[in-house]
Amino acid sequence: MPHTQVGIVGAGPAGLMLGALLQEAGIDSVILEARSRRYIEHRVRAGVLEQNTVDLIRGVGAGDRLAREGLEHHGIYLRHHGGLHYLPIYELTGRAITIYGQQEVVKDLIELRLASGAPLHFEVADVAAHEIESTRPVLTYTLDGNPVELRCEFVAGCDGYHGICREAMPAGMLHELDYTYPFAWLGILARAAPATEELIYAWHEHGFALYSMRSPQVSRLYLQVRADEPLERWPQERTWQELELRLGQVNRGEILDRGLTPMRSFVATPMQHGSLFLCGDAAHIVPPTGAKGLNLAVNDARLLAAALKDRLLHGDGRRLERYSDDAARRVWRAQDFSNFMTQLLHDLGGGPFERRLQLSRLDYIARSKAAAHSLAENYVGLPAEPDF
Ligand code: RFL
Ligand code: PHB
Repeated sequence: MPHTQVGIVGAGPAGLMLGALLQEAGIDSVILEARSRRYIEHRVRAGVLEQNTVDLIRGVGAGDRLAREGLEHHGIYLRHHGGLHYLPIYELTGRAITIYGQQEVVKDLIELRLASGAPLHFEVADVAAHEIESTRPVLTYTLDGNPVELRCEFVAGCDGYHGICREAMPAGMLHELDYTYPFAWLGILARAAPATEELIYAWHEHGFALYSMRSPQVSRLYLQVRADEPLERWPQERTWQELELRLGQVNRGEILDRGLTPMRSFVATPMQHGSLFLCGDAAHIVPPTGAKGLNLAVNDARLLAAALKDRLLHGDGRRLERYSDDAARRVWRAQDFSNFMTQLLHDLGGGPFERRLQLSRLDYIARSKAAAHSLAENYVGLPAEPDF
């Protein structure tokens, strides 16, 4: 039976980063991905990388294109009633964020992996995890029509919210907490130069809007919409008009991609059982307002790689035992921050009193250095060590 030290399910940011960090430590792994390479390299998702994430990508040797094409940002705008307030994140924290599409991170990490010759299989079907309570767990799957059994020492479930690994934990083991917001984001990617240098997070009577970007030629824009509204209710002209109303001047262009994102908070703990460890969206989801999902996924991979290194190279299992506790601390900080940003800026449906409170909070952030600093240090990402 083929064998590897760590069987990794999923080639999103969590799985690919974990694979890269293990590879660097001389630990072998096999990555199994259900989708095609083309599909995952073109899936439009996150765009804001914390400094911690950028440092990790550079550290594993996948940072060349990021250094050339990533857009370093030193602040964000908060907008309401036509007025823009600039939050100088770099000035407040000494750290920056980088705008670089998630699919670009995925492309760079795939290229690094394939160049190293380490196994990464696409279009793998029927992945299932067995014997996870033993020290010799097995992954079974179908590759090119052939059934495979892969014996592992550890299994990393990096297979996202809809993956199979979380479900492989025994019933009743997991404690799951969630909250679903009664609205969604309509996101578009457009071939248009952004009309702003920094991201704009906008409060508006009609609801939230966000002006983001991918490059000097491509804009990424989001609108708060009703959770039950189909995409057909948002034809191009209505979408652009609403973006202009909520964000002020917007440059229009050909729409390259469009999608609806439900707004959800979810945490499943413990993120480990026996020989199975969960990383990233497989264990937690945050609403995108705080721009934290990808960064959390990569941080889980960092913690798990360090713990596996201790265990596999030095026989020290202490960090592995507390992996879930260490990872969950940052997950809950990000949950709270993402919830704060969501509650600050969206129409939550609570009426005029609630909306007036939001404006007072925005005013407080604009006037108080302490309030601005708190938002800035969470947004840019708290330092990786000591772990929050
Ligand atoms: P992923 O990226 O979902 O990857 C999981 C991978 O596992 C594969 N898979 C399987 N493979 C084998 N067998 C199976 N049975 C499998 N089931 C699934 C999947 O095909 C996939 O390739 O999870 P990962 O690695 O944990 O990464 C998490 C991030 O993708 C996610 O948190 C972010 O995209 C969230 N997010 C944002 N995060 C940020 O940090 N900053 C942002 O600005 C940001 N903006 C966003 C976002 C997510 C959004 N959407 C669409 C949900 C904006 C949006 C609109
Ligand atoms: C994005 O550019 O896709 C983006 C930026 C900031 C967020 C969420 C998404 O909070």
